[in-house]
Amino acid sequence: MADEILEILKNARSVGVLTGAGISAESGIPTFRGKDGLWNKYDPVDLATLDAFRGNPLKVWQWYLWRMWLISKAKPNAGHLSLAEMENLFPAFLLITQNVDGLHRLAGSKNLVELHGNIFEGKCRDCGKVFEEEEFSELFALADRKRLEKMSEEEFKKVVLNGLKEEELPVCPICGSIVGPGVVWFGESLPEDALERAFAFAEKSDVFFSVGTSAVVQPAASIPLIAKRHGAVLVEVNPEETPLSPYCDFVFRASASEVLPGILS
Ligand code: BJW
Ligand code: ZN
Repeated sequence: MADEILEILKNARSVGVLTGAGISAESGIPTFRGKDGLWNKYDPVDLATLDAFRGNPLKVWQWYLWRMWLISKAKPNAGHLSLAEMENLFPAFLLITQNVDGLHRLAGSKNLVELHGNIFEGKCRDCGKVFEEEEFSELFALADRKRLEKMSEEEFKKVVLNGLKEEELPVCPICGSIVGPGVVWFGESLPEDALERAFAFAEKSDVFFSVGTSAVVQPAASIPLIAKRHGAVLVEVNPEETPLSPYCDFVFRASASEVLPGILS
């Protein structure tokens, strides 16, 4: 980490961070964009919208269960762990993530806002009920993180890809609709409290990091720019250029797990 930014961080009172899929890439979780990204192989219109879910809930659930299965086997990496330690270094710190994989929480982060939800939770789009992880795995045993973690690829294919039937999908005990994964799809609003907390923190940040995000999905992508507009020093950690890069005061063109531990040294 460059000496100049380390010096700025020494005097910083309020530090905000926005993370995206790139920080979990080194834990083996695919990103969305770029050559190996999920949206290169799958069309988000067919899988990450409410219309897609209403049209074919089984297909959407099979895809989400596949991602939950991958995530259940992943561990936080040095990038997640460094951010968890960073919350003890500054008087005020907030980690804002677009990731739904829960790896920041597993790494120990507490001052955390999950803008796009959590893949192990459930959400009924008809009555609005959110099912936290434990409650949801009681309603839908297949969504249980520990059960998925133990499943081999062969078993996963047998049980989920070939064996699951629409009548086995979780049904909302309140309104009777099929419950979907607890994530934010395109065209859906982000949780209001999470978004308000993120915006308010950005406005008072002295330093703001954008880590492992392509910075193209709104409204998350506007958060670092809000911080910048309110006087924050803006830092990007990403091996690739993004639309945010021209606005950054410092840019680290390397992976999150290479750069972030340097802040703690
Ligand atoms: C590394 C690395 C390493 C790799 N280390 N880095 C204004 C203008 C235009 C459009 C809109 C707008 N307002 C709203 C919209 C519509 C839409 C949107 O933004 N569309 C754009 C894409 C054009 N937004 C929405 O619909 C949002 N809702 C909303 O705004 O509601 C109000 C509203 C509704 C309707 C109309 C208008 C307003 C909701 C967005 C929900 C996004 N959902 C997803 C799926 C979540 C569930 C799931 O997981 O399945 O969220 S899409 C996907 O993208 C996922 C991510 O959280 C999100 C961001 O992606 P991220 O994290 O940046 O990942 P990548 O893959 O894009 O980038 C990875 C980066 O890492 C790359 O840059 C790599 O280089 C880097 N990298 N290895 C560091 N080791
Ligand atoms: Zn319901």
